[in-house]
Amino acid sequence: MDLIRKDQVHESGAVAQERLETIAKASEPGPGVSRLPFGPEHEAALEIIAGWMNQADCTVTRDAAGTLIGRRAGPAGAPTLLIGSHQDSVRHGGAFDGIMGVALGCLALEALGDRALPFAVEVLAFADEEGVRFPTALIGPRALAGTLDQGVFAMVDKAGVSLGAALKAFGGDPEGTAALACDPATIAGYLELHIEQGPVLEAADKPLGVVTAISGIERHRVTITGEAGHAGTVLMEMRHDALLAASDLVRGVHDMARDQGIRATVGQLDISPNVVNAIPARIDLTIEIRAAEDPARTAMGAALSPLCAQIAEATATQIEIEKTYAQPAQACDAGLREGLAAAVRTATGAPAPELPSGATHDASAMADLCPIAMLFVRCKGGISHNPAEYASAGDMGAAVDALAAFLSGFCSNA
Ligand code: HGY
Ligand code: MN
Ligand code: MN
Repeated sequence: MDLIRKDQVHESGAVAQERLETIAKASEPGPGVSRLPFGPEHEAALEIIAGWMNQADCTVTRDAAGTLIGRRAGPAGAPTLLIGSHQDSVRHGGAFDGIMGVALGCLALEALGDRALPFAVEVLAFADEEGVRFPTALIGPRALAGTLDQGVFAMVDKAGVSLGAALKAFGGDPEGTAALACDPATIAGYLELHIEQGPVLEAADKPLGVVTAISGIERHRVTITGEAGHAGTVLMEMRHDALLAASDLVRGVHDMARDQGIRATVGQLDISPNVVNAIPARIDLTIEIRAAEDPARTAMGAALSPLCAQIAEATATQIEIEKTYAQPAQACDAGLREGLAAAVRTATGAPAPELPSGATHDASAMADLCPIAMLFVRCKGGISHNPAEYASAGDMGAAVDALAAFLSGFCSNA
């Protein structure tokens, strides 16, 4: 019996496209999607996702960390297979990053119909993976994995609102997150479907790819203090120009990462007083380092302080640097990878390429709880964190088909 009638592949893909277009409107105004955690946009999104979960015959609950959970019960005492991703986006991001994984998870359960699985399944919509609003992220998966540092609830957003206060106002319970830690023996694994956010699958002309490992990441906050001065009167050799120091640091970070074959980005930079006729007195910037191997990442992280000291001396400024975030690289589980690869062959009639993930994901944190695996969906032009981000209905339909094939492989009447 065809697991998924061929028209359903298109149907699932088309439904996914429609659902993602609808939920993309749960956003702050402006280009693309801007849906940060624990605000009205997040609330509106959970309303919509709850509808998807209901249509997949799941009971819907929300946990203390603000994660929306759609559960399809399994036999008494059976473990639970977790499928999920994040509901939040970057500012002016795309309509697929994160949320597509939640939509496709629900559609795969829908496609399975009432076929009995030997385990329970939970589809998870995590609140905050991007870490855009607060200088931390992944509180949902970290709570489930028992690795959440309760200190993060004191961190504040640009408006001075603490993560704890925002979560409470959203109906969550910061203190209650400590009790969310799962017993690993009760979890069969965690699967995340995600847009590739890179060019590899498009270049290979493949709709789906199986992820081998997820890069590690660390972030540093840098404050450069110079001296404001009149742009017309202070001689060049007498300046303490914070922006000059920053420009040396940006170039130094770029060259260090390029030479080591890893990735580093100065993504945020605030300048003060930021006026046309005053020498910049202060720069606040962030440095983010990513690598598939942790030693390469930590070696570059350790090299930043000496680099800052050298630049501070050369530009007569002060530079302070503080590491604010780190998560290790995570390998995907070999057994789950094989299962996904077989399911992709069943669904598409062709093998799926294997590839590492330069982006990090909720799966990065879930790896501390259980075996993880990810299925990538082709990304048009490799463009992501950008309103132009796009995955086709056909490719999303193939992903639903593959996930449903993966699940149905466990059904007794497979
Ligand atoms: O930054 C990342 O890799 C993810 O999109 N948050
Ligand atoms: Mn992202
Ligand atoms: Mn993502």
